[in-house]
Amino acid sequence: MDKVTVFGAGHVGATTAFYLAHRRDLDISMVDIDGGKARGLALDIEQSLSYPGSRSTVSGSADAGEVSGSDLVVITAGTPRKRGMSRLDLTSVNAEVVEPIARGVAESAPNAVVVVVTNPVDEMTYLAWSATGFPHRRVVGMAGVLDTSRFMNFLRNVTGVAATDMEAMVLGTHGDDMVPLLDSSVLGDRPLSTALDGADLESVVERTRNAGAEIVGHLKTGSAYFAPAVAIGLMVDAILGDGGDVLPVSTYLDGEYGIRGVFLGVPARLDRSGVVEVVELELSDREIRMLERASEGVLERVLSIRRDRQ
Ligand code: LAC
Repeated sequence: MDKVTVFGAGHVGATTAFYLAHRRDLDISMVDIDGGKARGLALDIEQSLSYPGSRSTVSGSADAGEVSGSDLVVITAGTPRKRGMSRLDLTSVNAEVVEPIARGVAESAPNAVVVVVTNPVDEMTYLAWSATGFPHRRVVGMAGVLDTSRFMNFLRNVTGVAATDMEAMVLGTHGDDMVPLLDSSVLGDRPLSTALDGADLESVVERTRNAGAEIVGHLKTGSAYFAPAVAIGLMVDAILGDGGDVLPVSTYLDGEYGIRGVFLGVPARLDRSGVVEVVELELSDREIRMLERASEGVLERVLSIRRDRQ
């Protein structure tokens, strides 16, 4: 059975462990600085598996060494947003959490693929990659699948078209520079930009961009976890299923889309080795321009994090 370690037994980590344990047969280890919480939630999750018949095992611990032998690692640990905070406000506090975890993964699970979820995700993916010393392909960030899921949901609310009849994607950063593809996405059999009127489309894009903050606004002290867990599950399926699925993920660009040296949300083919290739869609000029702008923002922030942490 494949082994997956989830760092963080908060809402995102625990919901992810629950979803994964039911979805595939896995040895799941949850690690949290609060070992009792990780252990308690692990017991609860494992006890939910008997009737559905999952053969997964779930354990919880405060010991980061539990990651040993993992095929895949999901990093959700860190502080979530509170009302009024942007994801970027979390940079320095979450860098302190993600870097040591990533170093430990490199030591104890040197062959694992790492999925980074902690925000701000594009920047944390870069930090995790640099702390592991892994090849780029083995460290990916989760954002595009979640943002696309939200985008399709809002499109469904406005048009009544089922998500299964859409081909939509959200690229760019998991933040203000999110790039919902309007020219290259298809609703039914029409490009999105002609299927909806301008004002409707604009409001769907705005709502997608603010979807995380909208939820934080209601919850007040935490952020979303059900849709993030399902998005992580899709990435885990793609990686461990080894089928070469293409998903929007934050991955290192080395000249693809004319961008180099940053982790940014683009479509990528995934298998057990991580990212096999970045898939270069034929984007419109305005989509390319938006991606470039997004990459400039991430690059600037990564350089400033690196300066701060030297
Ligand atoms: C959100 C957090 C997970 O978008 O970034 O809900």
